[in-house]
Amino acid sequence: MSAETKTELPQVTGSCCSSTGSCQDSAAEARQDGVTTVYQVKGMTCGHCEGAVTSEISEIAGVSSVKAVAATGQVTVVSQAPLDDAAVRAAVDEAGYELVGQA
Ligand SMILES: [Cu+2]
Repeated sequence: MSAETKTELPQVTGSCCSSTGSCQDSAAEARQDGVTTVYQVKGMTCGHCEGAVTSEISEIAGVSSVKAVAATGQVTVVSQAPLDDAAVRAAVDEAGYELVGQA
């Protein structure tokens, strides 16, 4: 038995004091606050499938980015807040595929 506690805190990778050493908040383009969740979807076989899943999931409120890859069956979703699995499942179902779960 191990009493060790593994800390896996998400590291903030953005540094305002990088190459130039100046702390200016002009690097707004790299700012993408949100939650990234990867889902496993069954049944996608081609780019058309990716498009169908992408467009359905994109319609969920709060979703800012969707990237579906048929080859792996993985769909990466960026949203402002954690999504309801049921909503994602419904969207995938609507597209004609099956949500296996979070990858
Ligand atoms: Cu297809």
